[in-house]
Amino acid sequence: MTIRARIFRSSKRNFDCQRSDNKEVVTATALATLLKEDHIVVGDWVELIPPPMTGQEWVIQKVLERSNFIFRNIPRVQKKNVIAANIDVLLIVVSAGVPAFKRGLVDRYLVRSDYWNIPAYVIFNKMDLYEESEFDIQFEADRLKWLNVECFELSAHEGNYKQRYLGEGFKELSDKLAGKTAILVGQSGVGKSRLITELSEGKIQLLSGETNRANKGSHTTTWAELIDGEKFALIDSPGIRSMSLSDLTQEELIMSFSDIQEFATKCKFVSCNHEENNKGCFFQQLNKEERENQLILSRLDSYKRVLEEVMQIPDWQKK
Ligand SMILES: Nc1nc2c(ncn2[C@@H]2O[C@H](COP(=O)(O)OP(=O)(O)OP(=O)(O)O)[C@@H](O)[C@H]2O)c(=O)[nH]1
Ligand SMILES: [Mg+2]
Ligand SMILES: [Zn+2]
Repeated sequence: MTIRARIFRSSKRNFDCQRSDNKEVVTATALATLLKEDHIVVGDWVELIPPPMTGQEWVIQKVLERSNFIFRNIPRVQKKNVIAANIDVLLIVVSAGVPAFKRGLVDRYLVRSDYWNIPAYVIFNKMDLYEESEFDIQFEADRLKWLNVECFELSAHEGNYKQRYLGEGFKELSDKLAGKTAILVGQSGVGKSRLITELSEGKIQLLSGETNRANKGSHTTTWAELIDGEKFALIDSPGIRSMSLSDLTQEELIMSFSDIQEFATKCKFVSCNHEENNKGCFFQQLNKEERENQLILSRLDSYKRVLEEVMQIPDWQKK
């Protein structure tokens, strides 16, 4: 008889799994054939063989088919590292304080969201520290709405923070996540771990930077870990500085920028790079005073930056 379980934490040899039958977390090892790289990750559903006698080990004998998985591209070695599996929603967390908001990184995550076919929400966290001089949240939110991406305004630090700019905040996010598995991604220090603590309503206390400030060593997350929030499952992931998209082909990239693709068909030049000096290019003749045009041009800018990266490796070398 085997028992179905979900991987909460994985290391080289040992895996913390939560049994589906009684929610108990047990530590298991895995059959050697399953220990190939990236074979068992957080979020995976597995079949466990109970220990034959007390004191012996639980063993993972099978990894069930994944509905999806997310990975990090490591351009230096042209390799992909699988991070987590069976995800319903990607929570792209950005901060209104430190570290500073990076629009380009959000756009990169949106490319991945499209590529993985996993919907994304953008969370504007640390809104208790927001200053309008830093970035224009209304512009960013309009831009995201235009891309059909929902966004939320909150503070993982002030539980009773009231939204000032966006319609949706902490409660709406919490409701939207019901019954789902979500992974929190973003730069280091944006408050992913803190937000998980908040969303679990204090049932789970993850260490975030602050908790440990007194005893030095920062509490940055180093491993992806699934947290059972009862109402929803949340995966905490280590912060990143940048995200490589160099594994995408040019065609895949343009598919993830369908907004730009659509406008590009309006450009009368056949192979236009939409650069500033192209007189008559659709993008270059837009009136930059208009908000919607600023939005389009900001997307074009993101697209061009990623395209440059994608073109560094010839398409035929990919896959
Ligand atoms: N003022 C304020 N501080 C926050 C908020 N959210 C998180 N913080 C603080 O920001 C710091 C970093 O938070 P973490 O939750 O550790 O950030 P993280 O995204 O998990 O970082 P990594 O694990 O390194 O990726 C901590 O000191 C938190 O207490 C917020 O909404 N407002
Ligand atoms: Mg963390
Ligand atoms: Zn053009």
